[in-house]
This record gives sequence, structure tokens and C-alpha cells, in this order.
Amino acid sequence: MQLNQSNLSRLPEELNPPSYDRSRIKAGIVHVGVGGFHRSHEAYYTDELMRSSDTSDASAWGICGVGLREADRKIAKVLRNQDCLYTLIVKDPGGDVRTRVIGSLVDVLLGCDDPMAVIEQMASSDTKIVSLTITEGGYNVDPASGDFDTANADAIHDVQNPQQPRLVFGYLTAALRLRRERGLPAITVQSCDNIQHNGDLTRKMLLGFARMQDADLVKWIEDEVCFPNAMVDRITPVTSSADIDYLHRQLDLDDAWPVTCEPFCQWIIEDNFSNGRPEWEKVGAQFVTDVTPFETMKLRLLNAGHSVLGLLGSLFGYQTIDQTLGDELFVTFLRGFFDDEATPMLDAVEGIDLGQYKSTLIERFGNPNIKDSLARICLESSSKLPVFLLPTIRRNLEQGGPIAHATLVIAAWCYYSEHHTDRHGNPLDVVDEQEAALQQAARKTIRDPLAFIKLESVFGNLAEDGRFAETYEHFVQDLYRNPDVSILMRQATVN
Ligand code: CS2
Repeated sequence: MQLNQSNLSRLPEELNPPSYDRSRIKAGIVHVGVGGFHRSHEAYYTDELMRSSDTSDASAWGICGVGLREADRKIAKVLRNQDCLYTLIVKDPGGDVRTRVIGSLVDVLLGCDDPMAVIEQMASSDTKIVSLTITEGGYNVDPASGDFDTANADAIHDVQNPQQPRLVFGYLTAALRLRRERGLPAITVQSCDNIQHNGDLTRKMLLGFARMQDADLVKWIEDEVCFPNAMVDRITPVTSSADIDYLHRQLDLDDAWPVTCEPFCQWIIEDNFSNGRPEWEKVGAQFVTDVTPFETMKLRLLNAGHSVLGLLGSLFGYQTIDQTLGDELFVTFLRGFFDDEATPMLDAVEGIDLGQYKSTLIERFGNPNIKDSLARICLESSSKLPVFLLPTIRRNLEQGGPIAHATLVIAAWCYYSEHHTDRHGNPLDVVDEQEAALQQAARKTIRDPLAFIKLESVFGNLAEDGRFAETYEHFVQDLYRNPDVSILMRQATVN
């Protein structure tokens, strides 16, 4: 049976279809970036809220999904064919599978087809929140200064073409301008990306763009728009054809793009909204005044842990995160990184036992039913590692702490960036905005062993630290002689 609105009432109970009347839902949220993570997280929480409360309030918080680029055409088409419905497949480590059809997404727009429709939707009086999952790289940060990259070609294009923007900041600025002209209240701009102080960064980048285009609007944005910081968490692998087949064979459902995820789910948000918000706390989200300790913990343990396993595992020849955790050496190495290098650099987190948090992470990573590919983890490492891993190295360098585990990951990344192969020479699919620069720098390693870490757009001035440079040089030279990374992993765990 095709998944769509008219078939909803005929779906079997196991598919857990929405219990609420979707025709009454208005889109109070515009969400940019309708990937798997948004669909397993914010859209899931919102669906849960619509199921649990009287719909008078929750029905104001439907989501209009937005894709800005050509690459989003496929998901937009799939969702339109399915009346914006999709299935969430939640897989337990023990093998239990729960499915539910999510109904909180009510519309989908494609900016590259009709930018004004997106701008109007953001400027609509129904819209209260624009939320974002545009990935770490989507914020257009100039790595040297940490400011908005004013030299970016799309940013320059957007300044000159306010009605046909390419960057999310062009869209937001155009929509906010319309809201001000129309005397409408501002919206909240809510980042759901894995970035330290994601709200603060969004604010800084949006103001950076607005200053280039419309200095007059800057003050209004500063005064009226809220940008809550948040920590988001749910491991969501790339959908596989096996997921689509599973629904088809087991439940007779044709869903062209379901989402698979783990049972664990967390959302910790600063309660700082311009224009109202859903009562997500009723369905498990947590509102706090300061999200800093939670986000630091998550970025430096979960996300960094993923990168550790992702880069070392790729070089070793593994394909998925759960495979790496089937190997004792990887578990010991990850534990060593967590306990010796990452945790001592974290502040205490109220209400969280870090020991317990780490054990849960190891269990979550080991979930054999979540086949989270190392290729997904290593995607865009150049914007991830500066957020996930380098702060731990920097703090350990400042405080005389150990750096061997994290530094070996950087050396493995250099080898991976040059060769695009695992230790046996099998090809690896490397996708990174800075791929060319990374490869070029890595290729100089034989002549200049520090060439890779001298790439300032990623490492800043880290190469100037003698202890880091020395540790790195030793690892990278050994790896270039023999890419069997397990030998060095063993060394790092013993030392
Ligand atoms: C991953 C995250 O992209 C990555 O490298 O670490 O996508 C991770 O799975 C999520 O943040 C989990 O909440």
C-alpha cells in the first residue's frame, strides 16, 4: 500500500499512524534541511506532541520542510508524493523494531525552484520558528576569523540578488525584512546542528550577512530575533534499501524514503524564543537556561567518539560503527580517548553521571541494528573535527594532559585524505568541502611531515605547538611506512 493521506486510516496498527487530524494543522515552523536527522528528531518530537496533547495548541506547530538546493529535489518529490508522511523505524540493540508514521510535516518547498515561496512562508504570520539542520559547513564561517565569510561567492550573489538567495542567511534576511515591513513579530531562528553554541553562531552569521546587505535591518534583528542554543542527539544512519524493503515486505507499505534511528533521543534547549514555542517539554525535551555543559559533553564525547571510530575504522577497513565496536582494540582505544583525554577537560554536568553517559554511548555505538556507515561519520570531517576533537587537544596541550589518542586520529585523517584508501588499498569514498586542500596538504607529508596540520583553515595555529607537532610527526611517519593503524592504536593505549 502506498503511504499517503488517503491510505492512513487503512494502515495496520504496527505502523502507528498519527492519531490526530492533520487537516487542522497549520505550519508554525519552517524547517530548512529535511534530512534524516530532522525527521528522526524535531519532527518526531512534534509528532509526539500532536499525539499527546489536545491539538488546539499543538496543531499550530506543524512543520513546513524546506530544501534550498538542487540536491534536495529528491526528498521534496518523495515527500510530496506521500503527502509529507514518512515512517520512522526505531531499532533497539536487542532486535526489537518499532515503526510509526510521522504526520507533523505538512508541506515541503524547494527554494531553488521558487525562492519567493520560501521567503513568503518564513514571513507568514503563522510562522513562529525557522529551524535549521544545514550541517556544520552550512554556516559559512571564515575559519581564520570565525566571522561570516564575506568572500563566499554565494554570499556575494545573495547580497546582489535579495529575491533569489542561495544561502539560508539570504532567505532569513529577506523574510525578516518582510516581517518588519508588515509589522509582524520576529521569528525565532533555531539551529539543530552539532555546533558549540549553535544559536549564538547562527546569530553571528545572520548578522554578518545582514550587515553586507541591509545595515538598517541589523538593529531590528539584534533586538527582536531569538536564537536559542540547543544540544540535539539521536543517531540516525543513512536510509538503506533494506529499510525500504523491510516496510514493503513486513508491513506491505510503500514508503520511498523512511528514516531509521536508535531509540535514544535527547534535546536540551535554552528557553529563549521570540514568538512562542511548542511545549516540547511535555514529550521529553528539556528546557534549560544554559545549555553549554550539555553541548560540550555531547560534542566532545559522542561526536568526537564517532570521528575517532570513523577515521581509524575507515583506515582499518571497517564499514560501520557497530563493526568497530565488535573489535576489543577499538573499544579499549575509545575508552582511553574518553577517559584519559576528553573527560578530564569537561566541566561537571548537572544531573548527568559522565561515567554512565560514556557507558551508554558505547552501548549505543554498538547497536548492531543501526548500521551507521563510517562514510557518513567521515563526511565533511574538515568542519566536524575543529568542533568535535581539536578543542580537547588544545585544552590538553594547555594543561599538560595526554594527547596520543586524538593525535593518532589526526594522523590517520592525513593518510586517509591523501590516499582515499584503507590500509589494504581498498578505495574509500571521501566527501569533504575541503577535500582538494586536504589532499594537497597531505601529499606533502613525505617532504614535510607537518604539512597536513599546517592547514590553517582546519587546524589554526596548532602546528606551532611543539608537543603536538612531535607526537603527530611520530604517528604520521609510522603510518606512512605501514598504514596498519592497529599497531599504533595498541601503542597509544599502552602509553
Ligand atoms: C555524527 C552525528 O555527523 C557525525 O559525525 O557524530 O551525526 C551523530 O550521529 C549525531 O550527532 C547523533 O546525535
